[in-house]
Amino acid sequence: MPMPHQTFAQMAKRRLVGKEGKERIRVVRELIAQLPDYKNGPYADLRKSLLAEIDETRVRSNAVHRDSIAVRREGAAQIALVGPPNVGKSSVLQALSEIQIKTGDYPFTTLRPVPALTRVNGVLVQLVEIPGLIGGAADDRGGGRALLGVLRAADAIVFCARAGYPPEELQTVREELARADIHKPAVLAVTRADEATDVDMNRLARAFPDLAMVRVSVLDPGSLAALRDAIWGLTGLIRVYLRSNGSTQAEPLALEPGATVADVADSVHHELGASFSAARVWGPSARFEGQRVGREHAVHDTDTVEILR
Ligand SMILES: Nc1nc2c(ncn2[C@@H]2O[C@H](COP(=O)(O)OP(=O)(O)OP(=O)(O)O)[C@@H](O)[C@H]2O)c(=O)[nH]1
Ligand SMILES: [Mg+2]
Repeated sequence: MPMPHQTFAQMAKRRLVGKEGKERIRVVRELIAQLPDYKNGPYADLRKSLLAEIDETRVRSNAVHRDSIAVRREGAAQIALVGPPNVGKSSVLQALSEIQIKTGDYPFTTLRPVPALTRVNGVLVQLVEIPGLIGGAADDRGGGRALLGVLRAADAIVFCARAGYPPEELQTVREELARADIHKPAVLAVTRADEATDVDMNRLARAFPDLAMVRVSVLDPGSLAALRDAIWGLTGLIRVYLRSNGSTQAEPLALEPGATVADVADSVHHELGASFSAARVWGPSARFEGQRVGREHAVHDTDTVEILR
């Protein structure tokens, strides 16, 4: 005696809660296998709706699949790590952040863009490894179009070239970017610098005369600090420290160059931005320490600002 079809429908619903993708399809198949084999009537209808469920789940998981290539923006700026396979992009990402990511001495270790937050000069910046860019990417070779789409959203690029590799590989990647009309502020990180010879460095300098070079080895903390500085330069942002009740916050605000005291107040709180009257400023933009300024006073990198209500 099969269970009443309403009970079956309820049980099916319960078992599908929270299941997505392959797991959901597996459960649906199990349910179908348990259905009595009637050709008509409520059981036949249940079978039909479960079969439809399989198709819908497939469509949905493909959508999720496509979406996952979109990287959710976090932090004050988004900087892409771009370069041919196996040059050390993931290793650099890992060395600059808390992220645990697979690295390996073979190409295409990383298959999708990987974001990681890092602190640069006290400001949270998002780094994104863009893997797998190859010749023909602009024509969607190797799924290049979606990868270039992620890159288009970034603020700046750290190109990665491995010291001992021929520069042509990175040149190919740059040509694809140019074909996709992607032009961003950029530097060149020469990766695996612990293995770099002068010949390697000269060859890269000749191949990329338009890019400032930073030698980077994940084994050398000094080189990673230099890369952080270069990344900060790429963001183009300025830091402003907030002061209130006589103490200054350790974490700076990150603002666009040209920002005014009004922008500082606004980034603390829109209401404060609308209502405050004046401010005090210490640092590079102040004529003297603690200068009283109006709303339109332009702040400079490393200023300290106290908003007066
Ligand atoms: N000696 C040395 N080896 C490094 C350095 N950085 C990375 N490697 C090695 O280089 C190899 C490739 O590193 P990955 O970080 O996986 O390179 P990737 O560019 O992310 O590679 P794909 O994701 O496959 O494109 C690994 O074996 C790393 O251990 C470095 O600074 N010095
Ligand atoms: Mg990688």
